[in-house]
Amino acid sequence: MPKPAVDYSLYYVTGRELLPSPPPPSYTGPADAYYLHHLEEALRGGVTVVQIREKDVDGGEFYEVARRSKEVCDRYGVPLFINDRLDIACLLKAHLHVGQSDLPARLARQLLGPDALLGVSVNTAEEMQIVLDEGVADYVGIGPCFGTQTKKNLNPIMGPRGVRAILEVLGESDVKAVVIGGITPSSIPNVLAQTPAPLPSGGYRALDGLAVVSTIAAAQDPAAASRELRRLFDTRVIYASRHTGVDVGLTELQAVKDAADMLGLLREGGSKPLVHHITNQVVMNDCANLTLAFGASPIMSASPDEAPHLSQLISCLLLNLGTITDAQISAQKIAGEAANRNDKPVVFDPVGVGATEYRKKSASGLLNACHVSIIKGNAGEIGALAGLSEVQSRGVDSVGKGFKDPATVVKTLAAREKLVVAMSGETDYVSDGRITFAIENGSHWQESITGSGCMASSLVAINVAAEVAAARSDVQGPNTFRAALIDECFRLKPEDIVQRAPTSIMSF
Ligand code: 3NM
Ligand code: MG
Repeated sequence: MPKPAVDYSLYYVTGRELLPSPPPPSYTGPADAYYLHHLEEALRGGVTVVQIREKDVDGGEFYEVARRSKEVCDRYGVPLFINDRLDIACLLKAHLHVGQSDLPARLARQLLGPDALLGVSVNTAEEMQIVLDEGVADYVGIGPCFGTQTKKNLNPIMGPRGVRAILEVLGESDVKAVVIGGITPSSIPNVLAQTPAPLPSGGYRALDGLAVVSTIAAAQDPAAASRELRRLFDTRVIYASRHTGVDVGLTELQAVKDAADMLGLLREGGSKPLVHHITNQVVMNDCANLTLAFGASPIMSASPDEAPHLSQLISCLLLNLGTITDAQISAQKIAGEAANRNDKPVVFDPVGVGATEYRKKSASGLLNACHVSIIKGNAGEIGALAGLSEVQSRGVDSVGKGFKDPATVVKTLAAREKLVVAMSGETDYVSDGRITFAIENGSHWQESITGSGCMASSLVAINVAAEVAAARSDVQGPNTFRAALIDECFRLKPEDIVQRAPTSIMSF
């Protein structure tokens, strides 16, 4: 008998101890039937797989709970897994899930027979490889993605990027994958955006579903909770690119034209979009002035307390790793999560990320907490994020001439992180993971003032303005250049971009 095709979209792991207690007033049945009622509501809301997980009960009670749960699941045509207890799974002709410290999957499979489904928890790439080598599992539960109160003796938290590293090992295998640990409506958009792993074939290996305990078990209205989880999963876009232009077919000339159009809109005034910066103390003033000069409105708040409210008002969030502290990183995470929730694009400038372990850890924590739309950095910073040592950073500057093949570096990083990467330097490289181009506007003066990288929020526009500024006869040195740059950003017209930028574009 072939195995049933299972839809893993919403995998509910039960937790009877988490149910609302007492049951809400809307429930009028007997107290001891509340668990089954709650389960049935979750199924009505769209749960596609159930696992019975009972950590503190004896075999007799576990069997009884599982037997009655299975009757409900059978009515909804939803497969039922038993956590750990092979005997109960066999007796009920149910499926089995084992953790790494339970019976080894290959032994469990011997008694379970070939027809039942078998799932295994994995926390590392090595464990994933063993599951593939053994070839007895139908799916893996990858976790914990985030911290959770629900499970004791939790393995190390891996974050969405750790989940992605495991999916990379899973590759094109038929084994399915769900993610578990701290999966909630607020964490899901980021998880779905970051986890798909690029395959050598050019596609992506994505998750087959989301596994939750408390988001459903603790819900007063489990049907509504499940419906919301299903909505978030079912409407996911793999290689999410709403803010990157991929969906509309970005081309290099189009990108320049878009920059010019955007400047045109800003120049027409009126809207003055708010750009929220959480940035370093060195460049804060210049960045605020530059934002104004382009026709937008800067807000330079680093307060974690107002970030969620601000995120409803802003058009864009910029996070900069310079002069970083624990307090600043935690404000950036809160602001980033809120921006994701409110669908506002996030730009990340990983200043000096290659220079110290502290900055590496901070950048990685930030990227695990929110999905950014654009990463802008110099060669040293982009190299550090890409995991390359070809270009070193010293402090916040990159050292040496750059990469042998910069276009491939930015393209690979963009495809892996599923965002736009802009690498600044003598030549700037921009890629969304599919289309990559290089552009050579700019002036040597930009290297002589601090913060020119941090100010390059819009590479094309600022580099064109820098060319105009550098050509002015009153520019004698870094200080006059800095003033002229802000002036020329203020005076820059869309036509200037259209005239100057396309002549220096190279595509790859
Ligand atoms: N297994 P919640 S984490 C049951 O990492 C379980 O294998 C995990 O609970 C693992 O959805 C976890 O409430 C608990 O965060 C998940
Ligand atoms: Mg277990």
